[in-house]
Amino acid sequence: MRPVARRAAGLLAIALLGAAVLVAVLSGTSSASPMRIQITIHYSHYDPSRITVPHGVPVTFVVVNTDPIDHEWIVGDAALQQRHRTGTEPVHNARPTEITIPALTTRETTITFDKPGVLQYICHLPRHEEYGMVGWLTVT
Ligand SMILES: [Cu+2]
Repeated sequence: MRPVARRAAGLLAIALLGAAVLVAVLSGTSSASPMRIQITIHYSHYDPSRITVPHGVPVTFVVVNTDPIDHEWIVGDAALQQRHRTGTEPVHNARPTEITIPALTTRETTITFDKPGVLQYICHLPRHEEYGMVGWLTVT
């Protein structure tokens, strides 16, 4: 092989190796079970109150309510939270991003965030947000 051809073949081999690694990484992500993050509610606060997750992969949130009263976990941007501050839905169970966790129970919800951003999760039952039932979710 002439030096130029050998160099081209070498670059092609590197490119193919890179593609193979990328395929392996991607298939590894898709076949794995969703990332699980536990959020414990205690004394009307979320623990943790700051979470970072990647976009584009399913994340299962396991929300454990250790309080003897019901709570909510509603995740979304500022506009969504503002709508819920004046909302009238008593119970949430139709959307994965809006769940009600009855007293002393655990609920799971799986969400795939489609783009990076900073969201909040808030309990919009009367006075819970003012009391501090607020968390921040960063999607990278
Ligand atoms: Cu609450």
